[in-house]
This record gives sequence, structure tokens and C-alpha cells, in this order.
Amino acid sequence: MATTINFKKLPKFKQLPIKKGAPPESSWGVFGKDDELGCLNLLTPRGIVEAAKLVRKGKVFRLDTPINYAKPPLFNRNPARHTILSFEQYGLLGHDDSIDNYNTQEGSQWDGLGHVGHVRHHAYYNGVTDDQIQDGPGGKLSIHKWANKFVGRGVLIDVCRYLEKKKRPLDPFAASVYSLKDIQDALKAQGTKVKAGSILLVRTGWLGAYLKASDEQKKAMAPLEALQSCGIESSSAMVEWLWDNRFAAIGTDCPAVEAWPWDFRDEGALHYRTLSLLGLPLGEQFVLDDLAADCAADKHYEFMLVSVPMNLEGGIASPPNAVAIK
Ligand code: UVW
Repeated sequence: MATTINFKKLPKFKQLPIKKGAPPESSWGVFGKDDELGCLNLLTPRGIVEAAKLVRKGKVFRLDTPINYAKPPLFNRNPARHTILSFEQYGLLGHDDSIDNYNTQEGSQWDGLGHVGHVRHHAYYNGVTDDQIQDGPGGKLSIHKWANKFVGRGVLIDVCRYLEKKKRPLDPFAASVYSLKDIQDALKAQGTKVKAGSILLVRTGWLGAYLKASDEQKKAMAPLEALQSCGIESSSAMVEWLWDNRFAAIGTDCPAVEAWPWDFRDEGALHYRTLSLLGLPLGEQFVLDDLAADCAADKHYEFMLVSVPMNLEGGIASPPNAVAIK
């Protein structure tokens, strides 16, 4: 991790790529030819010290859903099986847990940079090839490399509340899109200043609506082929804004950050633009409602964000294991 970074010296989006032969609009090479952290390089020790100063009232907000919260999990992912094991046979009154069949993306999650490679360039962030994504400590773009990197200033944009106030709410259960302008307008209305090296959280209202849905509705929307959900615009202008504001990651409370379904053949999809081209982590199904209510009440939309992804060598994704502290 760099002690400090000269944000002004980083190329602007329009100057990308800087590496010969790299795909257009990619940051490949910006953080070094063998870099595996992408935009997490923007989280620096100085940024962590600044983030700690945002802790003013000692309130902690858990950003993860409970394991197996979605019944059934979305996108045809399998539920985890939790078994409590007894030590009775050894004469000890006590227990262990066993979690089988655990999919790191069954609930709140960071998509690691090995989650999605680019449809046309057939490569992952920084040119990593498919055979380099593998189990174990040598696995490229592994989630365990993030385990002590994901701490810094968090900023919430509550675009859902903003559009509700404007009497233009979006349907969370349709493939409806929060535009870049909606997000910028919400930010302006909040009076929040974006600082380089922040972790951005965007509240879309999807998770709150999901939690209120009936068991039948949840069952009907779980399959990948049936799910429809809101998300943010996936344009080049959106990633230009994310890159030029030097965001280190973006997390949302909806299933795919961008609206679902997105077409895997569409190279304009946000998953490709962010994970594969910019090395920008995507967070999904984050718990943001309590944090958002607190931000609306005290008008402070910035906080310290601490996320400790799983130390899974070769891992593809992870529950964020995250808290926002105000
Ligand atoms: C897909 O887009 C398929 O998965 P996720 O949204 O979890 O990255």
C-alpha cells in the first residue's frame, strides 16, 4: 500500500489507457504492470487517518446481510448449510460450527477482480488470463489480497431517498436505472463533498424492498432468469465520473450494482467497465437503510468504513464483513 498517492498525477479517464495495447478505457498499467489491487491502491494510510477523524459519535453500522438472508439466494446460488457440531463424545459441553456449500456471493458481497473477465478482450483486470485465476496463494487477483486493504473514508449517496422526495421513485423490482445525473443531483442535495480515495456507497432501495417482500415473491425472483432489479447507469460517462473522482470501490444495496438483467455479450456492461477494465471493486446487496437514516438525520454522509474480506487464498469474492463507523 502506498503511504501517499498524488491523485492529481493519476491519468484522467480521457487519457486512458496509458499502456500500449491495453483496451480502451482501461486503467491497466496505471498502478504497475503486475498490480492486482486496482482502485484499492487509492486507499492510503493517510486516507485511513483522515477517515478515523470522521468518527464523531461512536455509532457502528453493520453493512452485511446475515448468511442465508435471501431465501432462496439470488442468481441460482446455493444456500449454505450450517450445522452445529457437538463435543459431547469427548466429554466436553461445547460446540463448533460447520458451514457447507457456502457461496461467497450468496448475500452481501464484494465482487473480486477475478469474478468477471472482459467479454471481448478475454482478460481480467491488468491483462490477467483465465488460467491465472486459481485456488491457492498464487491465484491472481485473489480476494485474500484485499484482506488488510479495505479501510478508508466511506461516502453514502442516498439516491433512493432523493428521488422519493422528488416524487420520482424507481421500481426496485424492475430493471430501472438511476442515471449519473440522479446520483450527482442527490450528492449535491446532500451537500456532500467527494474526496479522492473514498469508498462510495449508493443506496437504491432494493434491499429494503426485498426484505418486505413475501416468501412467494422472494422465491419467484430468485432465479437468474427471473430476477429484475434496479441499478445504476452503466455508461462510459458513469465510469469516467467514478474514475475521475478517484473512488476506490463502489457498493450498493441492489443485486448487481447495474440493473439486472444485463447482457453478458454487451461490452458496455458496468461489470466489464469496472471490474475488468478499471479494477474497481463492486459491492452488492449491502445493508444501507439504517446508515442512510442516520445520515439523513445528522446530515453527515461520510464515515470511516472498515471492510475485512475473507482471507481465502485464491478467492473470487467475499462477504464484505464491513462496518461504517460515525
Ligand atoms: C452477476 O452479475 C452474474 O453476478 P454479480 O452481480 O453477483 O456480480
